[in-house]
Amino acid sequence: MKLYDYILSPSCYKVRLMAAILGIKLEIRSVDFHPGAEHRGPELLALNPAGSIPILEDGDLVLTESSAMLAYLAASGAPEWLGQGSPQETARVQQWLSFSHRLTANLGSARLHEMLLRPGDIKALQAQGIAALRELEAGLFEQGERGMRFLAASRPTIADIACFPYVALAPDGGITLDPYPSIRLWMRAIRSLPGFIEMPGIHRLHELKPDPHPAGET
Ligand SMILES: N[C@@H](CCC(=O)N[C@@H](CS)C(=O)NCC(=O)O)C(=O)O
Repeated sequence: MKLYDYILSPSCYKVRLMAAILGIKLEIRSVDFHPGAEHRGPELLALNPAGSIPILEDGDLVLTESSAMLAYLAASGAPEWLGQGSPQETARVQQWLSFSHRLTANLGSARLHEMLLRPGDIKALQAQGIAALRELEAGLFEQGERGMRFLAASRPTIADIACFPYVALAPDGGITLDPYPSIRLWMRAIRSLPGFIEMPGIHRLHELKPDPHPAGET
């Protein structure tokens, strides 16, 4: 499977993260997103006329939506990540996958504005981002009341992977995560999943181990 990828793209990171957790090897084709705007050049527009990345190619299958890529990886390697344990779970996964695209539009655009000086009404984008974070906080709090740590179930699904990167990088767009305790707990749970990988700005949950050679001892 070949991923057209940009290291600083949260949408590309979703796919890298899902593949790493599932142990699926990806062939990475780096795209010069900035400053080269290679995703809007003829080679990539022929693959994705929408002019966005990620793009995932597997044989004659070409996917241009990250949610579809997450579903494809899960269906190929670990169908339990699709979250189809009950009708409620299936519905919640779909609900949060749709929600994740709103995060791209508000938190993602705020980040592009702040990092790449993209035009846009930053105050409006931040207000929309904060409204979405409040919705997510409430959803996670309700899940906690049901005894579930993740968005759709007691175990993680593709919905968690779809929502996590733009939320974790919200501070890049000038939006603090301090007011959202349920979101912060959820992010810790994701960052401690086996197979978790980092991207610039999103770190692994480091295990604090005692120093094997305390100062003064030999
Ligand atoms: N629908 C796409 C959207 C992904 C997206 O917004 N990608 C950004 C990079 S993170 C992009 O390519 N934007 C085009 C641009 O800003 O020129 C998905 O979720 O896969």
